[in-house]
Amino acid sequence: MGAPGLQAVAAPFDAERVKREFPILARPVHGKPLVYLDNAATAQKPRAVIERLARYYEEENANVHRGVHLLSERATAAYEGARARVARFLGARDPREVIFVRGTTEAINLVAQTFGRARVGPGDEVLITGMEHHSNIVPWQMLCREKGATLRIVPVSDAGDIDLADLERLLGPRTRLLAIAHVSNALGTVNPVKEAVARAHAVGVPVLVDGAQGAPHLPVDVGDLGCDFYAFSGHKVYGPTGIGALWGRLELLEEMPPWQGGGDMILSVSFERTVYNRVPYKFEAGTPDMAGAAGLATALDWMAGLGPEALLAHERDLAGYAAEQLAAVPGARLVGTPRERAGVVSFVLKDVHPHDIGTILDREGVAIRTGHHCAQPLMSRFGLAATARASFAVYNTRADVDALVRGLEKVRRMLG
Ligand code: 7TS
Repeated sequence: MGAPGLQAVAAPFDAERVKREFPILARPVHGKPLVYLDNAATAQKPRAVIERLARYYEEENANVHRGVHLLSERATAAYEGARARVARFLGARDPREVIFVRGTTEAINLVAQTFGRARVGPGDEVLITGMEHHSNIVPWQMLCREKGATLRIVPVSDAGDIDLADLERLLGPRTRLLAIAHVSNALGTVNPVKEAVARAHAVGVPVLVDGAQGAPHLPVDVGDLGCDFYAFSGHKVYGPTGIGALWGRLELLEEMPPWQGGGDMILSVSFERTVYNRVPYKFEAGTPDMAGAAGLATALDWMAGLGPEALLAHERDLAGYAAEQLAAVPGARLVGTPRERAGVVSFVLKDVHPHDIGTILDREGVAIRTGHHCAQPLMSRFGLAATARASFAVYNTRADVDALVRGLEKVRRMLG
């Protein structure tokens, strides 16, 4: 409680202090301090998450849902506790709506192979946007090929946005699903997902949101977004690799056939007939990544501890500053100037191949990504084979952006 008459003032976000919680960020690269700007590919892990993994293996490890012994109970508690934590992170009503998967890619394939296979038939359509990551393109392409259905694409503007009028026009009587990125990994565009869901639902089309780049940067509330599926990867929200989640509306999950067959997804098996387990276990065949789930829960706690508003404001500031500074580098051109940006800035330098930018920056200790960013159709849309991409996390600072810009000046001196 503040003193009467005084406004409560939030403590300024201290990214340098946050950075000190990440052991890897203190390690030099090529003898230089590391400036890690490849967070859209994977984020680094705070000590809390690393220690949680060790503690799981040192104190709790056993298989889940199987033993009556103490360790199995502990492992199950850690795993199911993590499910409840993920549900809370997503604003889900019920932990049963959370299915643990390896990551976004597996989540989308699960939906394509179960929901998609059951609902999409010859002549039907699946609608995606022109800025999707390959993992929100190829599973639908495979499904459409198998079913004799058609993949339709919402076009992307020169600025890197979609137009809701185009979306509305493409939502036809044969559309069976809309699959859309919350945030583009290649441009940083924040898509108007809530409005897109409203348009799709108005004509009875369910919506899957690829939240791989949304979950790390934006508050997620599946109830507010109104979507039917939301997928994200643990490793991009400061959690371990190999774990992620698919959230699905309970009614849809109940109706969907299982995907992989095996242990844990069954209630009973005979050679004549198998009775499947209830949701979510129906979709979790085999021994899951218990340690990963526990680590993910810790990562989400850790993020929550930073304060979602402070995190959002800090990252907005960084992305805005980076876009401004990069646009001012002579010969540089931003690829994508979307209405709203989160976490990512893509650019090209006149007469310099993006790969050379990445290699020279690496020698300066600055890690960025160069290439097509698993969004080749989007690159073609902009007439490019590749871009250089800087992507941000909570521990990045304006000084990191300055280091990137200094590195680019060196690139220009060497190659420009
Ligand atoms: N969707 C989007 C929007 C992504 O950015 C990524 C990964 C995925 C799906 C797949 O996630 P995964 O965890 O299953 O691999 N994006 C990136 C990237 O931008 N650079 O490396 C991976």
